[in-house]
Amino acid sequence: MIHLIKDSLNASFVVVRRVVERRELQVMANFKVNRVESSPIEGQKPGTSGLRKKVKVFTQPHYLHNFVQSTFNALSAEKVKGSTLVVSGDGRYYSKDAIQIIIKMAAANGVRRVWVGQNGLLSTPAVSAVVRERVGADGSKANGAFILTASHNPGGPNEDFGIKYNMENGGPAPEGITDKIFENTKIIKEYFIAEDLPDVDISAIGISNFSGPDGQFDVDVFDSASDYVKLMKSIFDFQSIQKLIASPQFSFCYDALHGVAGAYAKRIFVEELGAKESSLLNCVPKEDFGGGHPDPNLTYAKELVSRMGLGKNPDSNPPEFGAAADGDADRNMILGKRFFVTPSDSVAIIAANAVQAIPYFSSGLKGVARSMPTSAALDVVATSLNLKFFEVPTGWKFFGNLMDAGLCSVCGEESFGTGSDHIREKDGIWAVLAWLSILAHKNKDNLNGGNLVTVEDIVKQHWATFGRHYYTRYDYENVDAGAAKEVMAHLVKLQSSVTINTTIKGIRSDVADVASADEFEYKDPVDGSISKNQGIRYLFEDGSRLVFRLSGTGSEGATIRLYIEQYEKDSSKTGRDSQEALAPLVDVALKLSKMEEHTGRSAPTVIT
Ligand code: VG1
Ligand code: CO
Repeated sequence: MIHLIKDSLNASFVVVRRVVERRELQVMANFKVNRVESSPIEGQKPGTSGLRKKVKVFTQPHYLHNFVQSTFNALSAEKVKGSTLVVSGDGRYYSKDAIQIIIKMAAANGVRRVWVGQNGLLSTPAVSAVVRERVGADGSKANGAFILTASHNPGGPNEDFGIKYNMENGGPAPEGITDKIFENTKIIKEYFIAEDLPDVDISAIGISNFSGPDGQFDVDVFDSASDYVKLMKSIFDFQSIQKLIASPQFSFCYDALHGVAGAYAKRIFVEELGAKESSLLNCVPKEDFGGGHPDPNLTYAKELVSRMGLGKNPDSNPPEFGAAADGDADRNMILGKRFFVTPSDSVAIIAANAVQAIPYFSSGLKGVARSMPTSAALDVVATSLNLKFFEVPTGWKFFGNLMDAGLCSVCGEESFGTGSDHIREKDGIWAVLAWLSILAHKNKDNLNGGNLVTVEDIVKQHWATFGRHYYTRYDYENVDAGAAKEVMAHLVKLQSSVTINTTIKGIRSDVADVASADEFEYKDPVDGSISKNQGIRYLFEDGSRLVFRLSGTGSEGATIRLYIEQYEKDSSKTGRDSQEALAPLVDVALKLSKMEEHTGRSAPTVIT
């Protein structure tokens, strides 16, 4: 009852605030459309998740313009004219300028209205939610979105900017579209822009109204969090999470790494769920992420890692639960007290507990999916619960088709990405709420003085039931592009060699035989499209795997990722240190690939 009263108070407060803040419509003079001659600029091929480059590259004359026009052209003029377009992002350096440019280009290309989150802020999952759920004051719905982010890459004048296009379903454009965009960037001759359209004040909520050759054009600046908060409240049982957070046995901590998650964390964790303000770290979004690397892993989320009692300077009295997000808030890292949850385990544990702990899934899961390099922990849950299961290439766009076809409810990637079919992006805050729901569910009877079932207990219980997939990822960031190609070419050649097992046994005699090795290729079960060269896999007879692939999100040089996994079914052996358990396979991977010889690197940049 208390919660209900609090909710309605909050709601009326919000409404009043909106009415006060909403500006009167401004009817502006006509704007004209300028046609600007341009020519192709090299290297505008979207990667795993859009186009990511240094700010210095993006701010070259015509660079952003060419990409935006190439996207409009790929969508076709009929689809663009009269459409509603969302434009926002993680607030990184250059976003505000980019938003004004895109607004002017949208107007010139006949877009009917542009929706912008206040101050240009919308997390990647919130963009997906807005595209799918938001209804404009005139009943309009969004047709697509430009998301301005380079995700976990640093921001600032010397760092990265990025842009990607999402479709009407709220998910990243499929390869068919991104390929078309790239082809268009190679032949572009002109773009269209309404140069005399004044800059729109994106700091104030309200609708600005203009008119141009195609008729009326509106820019609607709206609250960045409310659609997303509403969606979260429809998925999770907020009251049971409130009880957990209010319990003296529980303690909580969230680090937004100065990314856009901060714009949601206060609203959800503090205002809705009652967490203390002091449980939020780095929750003020900054253009340069405070100079840090907004990547929620054990290397870059240093402050949270210490706070949780891990790393080099562990706090002595860590909270029970900690989590972090990346720049655009689609990633999550989950930590317990002095305990790290691997993302591959996290998605498996969420899938195993979803039906009991999360109201949205109470009628069952439609299926589950993971990206190829993600560990097979989810596979074991799928088999045991008799769920449909899919293995897709790296990148969230591949999950979208499965979800649209009703084949998948929960999915995840080893790279700190977890999500469900409530939207078509991975969702950092959703994952935290999922974990809080599981904790609330497991502790529903012991919050009045019993022993708390901790994050560590939940993970260890999961291993005891399903076995454990020891897992680690080595990243070699910013290596010479030629050297990276050499490593891959060498591994492809080796992969087909008949003497591969002799070679491996020569390195370590204590690993299993390789049963097969290949380059991963995916045929989409929904549209039949084929994606080739998605990473090199060595599959061992005991279920162990070595996977090598090149990153598609870096902005400079090349990043080689090496994924190492070993399955242990025997519950008496699931408690080992993972680096120690994986040492023989690591040894094989490094020597087999001749990593140091090719790249000159004796150690990876990041180990997860
Ligand atoms: C990385 C991850 C991948 C993730 C992608 C986008 O890609 O490995 O799993 O989907 O980033 O995430 P790559 O190609 O660098 O390995 V995000 O949060 O950067 O949009
Ligand atoms: Co991200």
